[in-house]
Amino acid sequence: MKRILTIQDISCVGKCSVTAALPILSAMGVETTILPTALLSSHTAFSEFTFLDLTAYMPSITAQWQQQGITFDAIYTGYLGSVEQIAVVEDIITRFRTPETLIFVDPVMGDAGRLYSGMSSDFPQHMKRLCRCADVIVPNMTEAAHLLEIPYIEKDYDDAYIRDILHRLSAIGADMVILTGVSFAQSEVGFMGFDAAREQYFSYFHKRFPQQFHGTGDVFASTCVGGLLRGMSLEQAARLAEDFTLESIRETAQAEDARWYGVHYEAAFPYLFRRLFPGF
Ligand code: PXL
Repeated sequence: MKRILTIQDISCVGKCSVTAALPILSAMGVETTILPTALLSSHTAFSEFTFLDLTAYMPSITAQWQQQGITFDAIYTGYLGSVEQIAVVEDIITRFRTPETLIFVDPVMGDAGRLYSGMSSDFPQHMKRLCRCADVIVPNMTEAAHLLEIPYIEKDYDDAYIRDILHRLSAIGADMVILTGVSFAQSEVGFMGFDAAREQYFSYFHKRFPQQFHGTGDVFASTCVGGLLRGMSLEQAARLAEDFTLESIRETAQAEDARWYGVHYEAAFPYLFRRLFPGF
């Protein structure tokens, strides 16, 4: 069984980060080790939340793992709580990386053109440094704009513009890039990808869902890295991730208690299993 280390926060309420990554990766048959970066009462889209920074504990936890000889097939980073924490995560990657380790960085920073609440304006430049040591990065359009220090454009861009962004994102350091939330027409949204080693671009679009839900980026990233660890190509893994995220959104929209702070991925697991396990 493949083993992954995921480094992101625990938000007690609001399904995102670890509370999305752990169940999804486990369901995909990937043994998942967590390294919590912070403990929040809820994610930061709530009007108020508590925030316990765990940066100081992270080095002693990982030192213990090293002493026990624990290794990982992949390291997947998500929401990080501070600039200082990014340096700690870089150090962890350096210490645990082998030539075979897949480094998957979701540069979680913002959405709809804005950085998430509490993120400092210099955060993107530090996140860019972390992206340098990744094999795969999966920014959304907002995060891509911040990483490249270009204006965020909401619409009316074309295929050539996105290809250029993908190219510039991969020039930061990662061979494989998936850019999410790409939309060439109001009714459609999806992702475009670039595999630099093969010089291949690919894309996948579907009908836009009228509602927006929180935590979908984490569902997408977790499923995508899970697919890669199951031996899928980047394009296959990203398509599966997009489909599973959409299915989770559909389940949420249909639920009587549809919540805005996380999608009901639990109800979409049978769909994921049908895609992953023939005969399920
Ligand atoms: O889903 C991204 C995310 C993860 N973790 C925390 C967040 C957010 C987005 O707002 O606040 C704590």
